[in-house]
Amino acid sequence: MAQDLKLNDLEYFERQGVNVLVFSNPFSGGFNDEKNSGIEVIHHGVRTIQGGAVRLNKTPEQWDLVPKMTSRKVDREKGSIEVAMRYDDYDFDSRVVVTAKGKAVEIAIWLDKPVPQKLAGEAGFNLEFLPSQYWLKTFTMDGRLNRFPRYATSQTVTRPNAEKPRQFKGFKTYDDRGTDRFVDPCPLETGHRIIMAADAPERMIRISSDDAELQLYDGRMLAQNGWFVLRSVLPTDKTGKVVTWTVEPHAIPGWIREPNIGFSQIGYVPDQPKVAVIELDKLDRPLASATLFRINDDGSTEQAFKGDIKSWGAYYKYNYVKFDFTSVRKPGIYYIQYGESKTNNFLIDEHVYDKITDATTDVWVPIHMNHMYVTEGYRTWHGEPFKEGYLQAPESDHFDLHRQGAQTDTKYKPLELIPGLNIGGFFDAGDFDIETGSNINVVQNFIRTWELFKPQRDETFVSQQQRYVELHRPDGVPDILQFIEHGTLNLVAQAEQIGHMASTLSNSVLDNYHHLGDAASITDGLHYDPQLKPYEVSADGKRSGTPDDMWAFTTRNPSLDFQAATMFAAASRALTGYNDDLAQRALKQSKRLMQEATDLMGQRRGQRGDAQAEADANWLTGNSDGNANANRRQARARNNRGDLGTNLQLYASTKEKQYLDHFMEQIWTALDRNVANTMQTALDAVPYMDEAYKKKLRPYVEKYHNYILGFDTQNPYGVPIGLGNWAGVNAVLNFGMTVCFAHLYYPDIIGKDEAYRVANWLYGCHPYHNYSFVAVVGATRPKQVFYGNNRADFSFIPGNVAPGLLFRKPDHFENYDDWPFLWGQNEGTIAGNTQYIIFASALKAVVGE
Ligand SMILES: [Ca+2]
Ligand SMILES: [Ca+2]
Ligand SMILES: [Ca+2]
Repeated sequence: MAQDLKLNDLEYFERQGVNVLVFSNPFSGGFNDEKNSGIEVIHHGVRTIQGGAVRLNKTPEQWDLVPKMTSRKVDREKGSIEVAMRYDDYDFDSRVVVTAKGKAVEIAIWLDKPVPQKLAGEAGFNLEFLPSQYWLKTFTMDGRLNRFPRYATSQTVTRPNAEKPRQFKGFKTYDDRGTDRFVDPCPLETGHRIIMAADAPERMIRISSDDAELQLYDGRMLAQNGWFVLRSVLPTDKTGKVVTWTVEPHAIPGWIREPNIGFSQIGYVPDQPKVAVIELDKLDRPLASATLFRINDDGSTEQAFKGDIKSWGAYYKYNYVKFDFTSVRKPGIYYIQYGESKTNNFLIDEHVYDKITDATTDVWVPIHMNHMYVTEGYRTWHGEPFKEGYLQAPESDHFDLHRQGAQTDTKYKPLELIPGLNIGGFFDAGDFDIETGSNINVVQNFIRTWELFKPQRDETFVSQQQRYVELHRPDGVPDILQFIEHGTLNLVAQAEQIGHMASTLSNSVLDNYHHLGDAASITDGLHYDPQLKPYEVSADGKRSGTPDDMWAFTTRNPSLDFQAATMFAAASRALTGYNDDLAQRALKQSKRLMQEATDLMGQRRGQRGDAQAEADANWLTGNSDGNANANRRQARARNNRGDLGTNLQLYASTKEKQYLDHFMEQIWTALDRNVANTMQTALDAVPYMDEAYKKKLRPYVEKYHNYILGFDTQNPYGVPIGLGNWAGVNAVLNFGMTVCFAHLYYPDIIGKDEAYRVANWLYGCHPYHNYSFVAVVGATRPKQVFYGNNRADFSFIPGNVAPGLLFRKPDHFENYDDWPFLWGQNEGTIAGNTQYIIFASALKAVVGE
């Protein structure tokens, strides 16, 4: 490969070990700065630099404004890429031109009009460096020696709020405690020439500028997810080429990426297929064979198997080969040796799948129980959150993609307390809101798990009366029933108190939405009283002037009410005999909401035409710092399945023939239209149907089998790999569930072998690295960091499932395991993790047959 950086066919600059991307990934704006955009550098296989763009802040935060890319031009002759950027809020346009110059790129900022007065001294060219890859390494600025700090301990000043560039929709990420001033970081160093990581050849980079001063900042001073930022302020009153940088990432001569040997970290049962997928640098030459070693009881090792390497071919930027050691069945401790590369050990044993759901059900789920004190051994995970309850949201837009219309659709006035909502429910994800659509999903997932697998596991003490949860303390009640009850308690309270479902119960202010720490400290526990001054507490100690109370977003959405009604019917069935009172309340709300939602949807269809009603049904729920996309996808999937799933649920709950008729009217056309999307619902119906149904479904299952065999030719891993901005674990889990159920009902068509595909992927056989995506599950090497609410500790909550492999255009998969803050690859959601419980329970049933 060339020694100099060259513009390649995929429109990025490349030399061996170095990729420089110029807005291959534009700022998407979904959640503003997602740390995935602008000028990016993939340095010896790791995306260590991103965010290269004209920015308005020294160290931009998630809700700071991002530039819109208005054009991108690739000039092959000149070897350059030019991108035009615009900030509509300030009518501010700029251009960045990146040109290959030998081993370096020149980055130049051009202005046709001077920087707007409001942004003078604020707008600059920024480039961001991944802290976990640079901390503790050295840097030299103009010859002065220094070291990147492990933790943010540099200096700041405060400045008047009036001087701060506007944040997303005018929200504020900070609580200024009444000072009317914001915090601005001071630089770690300034100068014209910086050499970073001279002590680490894989990370070493030189950057210089003759016409502008380089300033190095630590973004973690403002936000734990901040990066190191190098920037130059744009000069005022100048046009033309205003800032020029020369950026030279070092390349290790002849560098070849280490092979990534993908295999299942939890191991294999003796009779399952065992195929390692080995990811190779495209300049790497595949070896002829690999070897499996067994570790004996005396600690000695012996060769258990030696087999040929088979080529699969190229998939995006790497080549893939496979090592099949299926023939090894003897229980034992093994590792794979491929050339110089040796994996950690793994087991072949009958019992490797026995515990795959335990961390999720015993630890992750109870920690996400809202409105409870949750403790484990000596550790308190969180106190009881949101004691002051929820206020009626006023008309508003929202930072987490929710909105409240002008009508509240309730009897409450804006900012009036809606009683009784601070009970039950589950935290959405890495944030702490109750996202109603997700919570409906969660209860449904628990009910399915309960009805299909009847798990009696009891490792959690739950007292609704004491609002107290203790992990690892059995209380005589199966935990799944308690989880169904906990989810239902909140959703029934919504229906009873509001009259219909809220779209979400969420934060009212951005400055506590990004909370990291004990959920009980998000709000002050005192009722908000606008008569008091901010931060003032009433004489009786019960009210405060701090507007931190959570809000209920109550714009009525009959489609959401309809979903809730369906779920309530099932919850009523599951809770009868355990909590009869709640079961009856759920059934009452089910019937009422079903009727009202049907009438409302009919009226709206009449009033606004079918297209609008359809759009209405699609407007389900937004959500979270990231999982809005996932939820939208789920919502779309629900709508694709149409009323099918709902009618099935209703039939299962009521046994009324009309629902069965509706289901039967639609299922076959839906299967004809899209067998992949419909198969799960069709299989869900099997337990309620007769033999004729099963027989009629058989050819569709055969068709589905052909569809899944096709995955082997699409990618080396044989599972559907998502390329969206939120990695594809939900689709993979859906696929896994469908395959497991298809095997359980049609074992002669879908073999047991197919059910292991998803397990392999989840537990380590995937691109980028070979760690298990499920926290602590994966006996030897689970991932170490996840985007949970303890992410600031670079930690995980056991049982969390990462979204997984995030695709960056045009050809890069990644899953950071030293940086937890990118939600699209590391955030587990309550809906996704409960879906994992179903998949893993089904897989255990398949394995245990
Ligand atoms: Ca229990
Ligand atoms: Ca409060
Ligand atoms: Ca959320």
